[in-house]
Formats: sequence, C-alpha cells, structure tokens
Amino acid sequence: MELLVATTNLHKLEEIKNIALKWCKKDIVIKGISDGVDIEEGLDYKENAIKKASYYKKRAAFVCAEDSGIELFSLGGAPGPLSSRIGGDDISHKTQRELILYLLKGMKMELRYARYHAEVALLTEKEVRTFTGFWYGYIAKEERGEEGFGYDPIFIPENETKTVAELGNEYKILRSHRAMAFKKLFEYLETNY
Ligand code: ITT
Repeated sequence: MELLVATTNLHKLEEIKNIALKWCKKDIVIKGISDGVDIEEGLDYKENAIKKASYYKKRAAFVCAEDSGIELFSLGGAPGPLSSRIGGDDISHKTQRELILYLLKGMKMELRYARYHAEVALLTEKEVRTFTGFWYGYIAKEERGEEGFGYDPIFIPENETKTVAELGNEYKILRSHRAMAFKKLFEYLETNY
C-alpha cells in the first residue's frame, strides 16, 4: 500500500517515515507530496489537517496530512494551531522559540506546563478519519540540544530533565504526539484495509 503524506515540512516527513518503521506492521510505502502551495490554516487542527490532505486527494488512494502545534497552558493554549505562524511568515524556528521563552520569562516551572498536539487526517476513497496524539511536558528556561526541529530545544517531556532536542530522534519517535497519532492511523489501516 502507498500512503501519500502531504507536508511542506521535511523534518515532519522524516519523523513519519521513522515512526512507520518502528510502529507499522503493514507493508506501507510512505511518500511525501508538496506542490509548495501554502494552504491557509484556521484555528481547528482537524479541519486544517483535512484541508491539507484534501488538496492532494486525487493523487492517490490513501492520502494523509497532519496539523500540529504546541500549547502553553498558562497562556490559554496558545499558540496552538498557529504554532508555525507566530511572528510572521519569514521568521526562523529559533526566533519563534525565543518568542515563547520571552512570553514565559520569569515564570516558575509549574506555569511552564505545555503539550504538543497532533491531528492526522486520513482520506481514502470511502472515508475521512482523524487520529489524535498528545505529548505533555514543560517549556525549558533556555534552549538546549541539536536534534528534532521547531520547539524541540525548549520542550522537556514529563519525567525528564533534558529537552527533546537533547533526548534525540530515537527517543522522540517512541513517544511524541506525532508518533501516538500515526500509531493509531497505522493500526487502523492494518485492521481495515
Ligand atoms: P505542513 O503544514 O506542511 O505539514 P508545518 O511545519 O507548517 O508543515 P504545521 O502547520 O502542522 O506544520 O505546524 C506545526 C508547527 O508546530 C511546526 O512548524 C512547529 O513549529 C510546531 N511543532 C509541531 N510538532 C512539532 C515537533 O514534533 N517538534 C517541534 N515543533 C513542532
């Protein structure tokens, strides 16, 4: 079976391929697809994920897309679905991390509680289905580590002292929001197709 993953984010695609190697029992070939179009996103992860996948619906029998973000509880869940957009279109991930660190400046660890949230949409010839994954942790006081992407250098998973960027990609694909959502998707494909 071929599964088309609609994404412009190559780190995301790489992670999904590694998650599949780790978790998927079915013989699935994962291929990334992106025409480079910027599909406008709203405030609902599921809708956004469905919209991204729908654009490529005619290209394969199985198409999926993911919408994800980081949610800071002391800021009412912001930036959430706008995680890739805060600070403007041309901003680097590093500057976005600095923005988050600035917003939480001076706040003690309890107030730095956060989670990653992923919604994955699967479109087949007969249905549209979504799968959810969360990963809870804390925003660090400064950035540390080299692996991963986006907010990983400032995200410390629960029960850890290191950031995801320090813990590394192998650690991440066993536990992340993305891993949990895609694990559900792979299980669904295994049982239903
Ligand atoms: P596509 O929409 O093309 O897939 P994107 O990077 O724009 O790529 P999203 O709209 O889903 O993806 O935005 C997700 C953003 O949330 C991402 O750019 C990061 O800023 C953050 N994020 C999500 N998952 C992350 C992870 O595992 N590690 C670090 N940051 C993450």
